[in-house]
Amino acid sequence: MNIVEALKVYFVMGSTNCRDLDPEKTLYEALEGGVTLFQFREKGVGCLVGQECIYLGNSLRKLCKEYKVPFIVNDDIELAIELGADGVHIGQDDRDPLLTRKQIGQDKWLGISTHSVEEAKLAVKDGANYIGVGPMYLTKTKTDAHAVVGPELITQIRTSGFRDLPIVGIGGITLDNATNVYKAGANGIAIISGISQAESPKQAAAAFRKIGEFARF
Ligand code: TZP
Ligand code: MG
Repeated sequence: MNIVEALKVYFVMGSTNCRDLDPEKTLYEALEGGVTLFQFREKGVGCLVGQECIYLGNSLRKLCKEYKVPFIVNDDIELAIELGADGVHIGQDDRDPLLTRKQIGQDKWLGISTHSVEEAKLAVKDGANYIGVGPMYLTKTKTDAHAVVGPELITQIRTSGFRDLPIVGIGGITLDNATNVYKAGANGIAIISGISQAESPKQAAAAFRKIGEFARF
């Protein structure tokens, strides 16, 4: 699948992000609603580790395969390889991008989080297939989140010579502000709570997808 298309509605989730539904059901609903990419991000207080994490990862990976939605793993390269993921997403300070590329190979997608034009340049130099830019808005989901950069940063990156770079905005994205992120130049939006904490993850995913089909730079 083409990465620009895949980024359109990028659902990010781990077991600690879910509300009433268990993670499998939450992802199932999100896929039914039309998310185009999934990232398994098992993080935070009470997150699964070891075999339990691998077990959940495997069942989420299977679900994505059924829907032909690519599957990305956050930070954990060994887990990504174990689960046969389509790629990994890393923070700028989490891991060495060049080493990560060596470990995953040329065929897998490498996503890198960025918070400035400089970091975006570095990520491209380091071989990122796409960059995450954020936080777009205030978020409660990531306790150690960087200061809000806003959709403006995406426009700045676009106009700094990165017209064709696959970019996804992340952080505090809701049905009310998602359009701004696409309009600023993002190919897609990455969402945790807007889908995982929704009363109906399926309806929320479908609503984000609808916005993604219409909003343009
Ligand atoms: N990176 C920057 S903000 C964020 C991550 C993982 C959290 C996004 O979660 P939400 O609930 O969509 O604001
Ligand atoms: Mg990270």
